[in-house]
Amino acid sequence: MRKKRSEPVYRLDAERVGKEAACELGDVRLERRMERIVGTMCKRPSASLPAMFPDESESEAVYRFLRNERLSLGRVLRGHVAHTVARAQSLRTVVVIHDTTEFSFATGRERRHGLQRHSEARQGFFGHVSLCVSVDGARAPLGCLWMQPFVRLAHLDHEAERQDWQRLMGRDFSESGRWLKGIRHSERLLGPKVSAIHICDREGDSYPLLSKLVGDGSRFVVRLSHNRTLACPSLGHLQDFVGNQPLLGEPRTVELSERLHAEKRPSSQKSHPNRPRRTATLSIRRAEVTLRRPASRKDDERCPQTLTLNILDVREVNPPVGQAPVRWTLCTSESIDSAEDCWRIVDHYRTRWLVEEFFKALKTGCAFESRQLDSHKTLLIALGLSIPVAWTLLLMRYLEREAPDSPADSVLPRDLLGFLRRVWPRGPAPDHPTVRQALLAIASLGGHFRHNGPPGWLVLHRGYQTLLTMFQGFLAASSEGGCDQS
Ligand SMILES: [Mn+2]
Repeated sequence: MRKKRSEPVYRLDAERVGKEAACELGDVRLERRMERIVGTMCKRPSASLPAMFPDESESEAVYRFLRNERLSLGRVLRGHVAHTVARAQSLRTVVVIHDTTEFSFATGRERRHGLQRHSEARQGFFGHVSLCVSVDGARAPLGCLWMQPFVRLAHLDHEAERQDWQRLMGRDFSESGRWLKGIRHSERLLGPKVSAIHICDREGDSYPLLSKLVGDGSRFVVRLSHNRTLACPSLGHLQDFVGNQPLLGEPRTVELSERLHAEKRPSSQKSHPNRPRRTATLSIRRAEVTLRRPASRKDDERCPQTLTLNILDVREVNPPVGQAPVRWTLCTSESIDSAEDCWRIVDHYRTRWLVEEFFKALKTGCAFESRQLDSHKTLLIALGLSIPVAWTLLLMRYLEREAPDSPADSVLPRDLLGFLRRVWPRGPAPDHPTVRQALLAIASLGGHFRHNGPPGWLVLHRGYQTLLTMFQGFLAASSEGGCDQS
């Protein structure tokens, strides 16, 4: 991915996150409560709820909020989603990454209500997310458009739990239908002025899904997992046919993101092995192909008999010893006429690292899987509160990695940056710090040592927390003493 400068889509402003997230609840008292909760979570996202809210009456109010029968995940997310849509609408084109993760909680002494059995010791549910990312210039996370929680009803123990989830998921919900549902829902939210390119990994490879996307004129990049049959039998199968095409131009070097703790998702772990961050040299082949409807769908009237798609075959040249080489077969609605077009599609697909980071930000950064809440209902409200917080963690990580040379005052509130320059660790602060300089300074407030390499987002966030606490103390002291804050 080439690094381009662009206007920032958002500032790292903890105060604003709570305000934005709470703004659409439709009840002033609940909105005020939610703003406080999210604002507090932003400052200490991985702390336990009792540590975050040590005041007894306040912590009771938080638990009342989590147990409020009038609230739902969808309602709690409304404000964040509305602001995500507004950010997307300020751009012409966005990428929407769709992916599923498993949320898993320790069963402990007592089974928690409404969670499906993952194993003897773990219970949980799945979450299917649609994450919106900019493509004009930078590729910055804009926020979450949709989070569909789901379970496999057969893995629930009680009829009452099954009925609860059936209501929650909707009668028409099917696990395989979640991809299309997320895509349709995102398109409805974004409206006609935003052009969305939908990204799915191999789990999204399904003939009915692809034919619906093509039929409706949706834009997409989906990684294929099946070596599908071509309509013309003499051409053989898809992967052999595309693999026999000539290379397109010179290979290019790209940065591959790290992939750790392979996710326990509906698919097997084998398809997502761990991978350290590394550079890879990729080559591309391209072809337009016409697929034949799979034999298993031969009586399915909803599926067209043939389907024409653009295909890219992306392969790693000379992978390091012991590492699985990259090989992606991508199918797309986008033009593959020029090499530039093709590399742009590869870059769209590579934005998928953001959704993996988003899941990590939720699970580790916001400690969502450690929340000691007793039912799926309270956990889902807690998930809705954690999503805007996880998004700010993701944004910080993104800025450090992808927009290091932008001026820091484009992402940090001015007064906060002014204060950071006063407490700048190791020597005098630069007059106009870049994003990387500012984030490194913040990371060292969080205990990061430069010789340990680039800061991870936990240390970054610990530093950000420290900075906010120091800044609040400074503001309080200045207002008491009446001294100049500038
Ligand atoms: Mn996936």
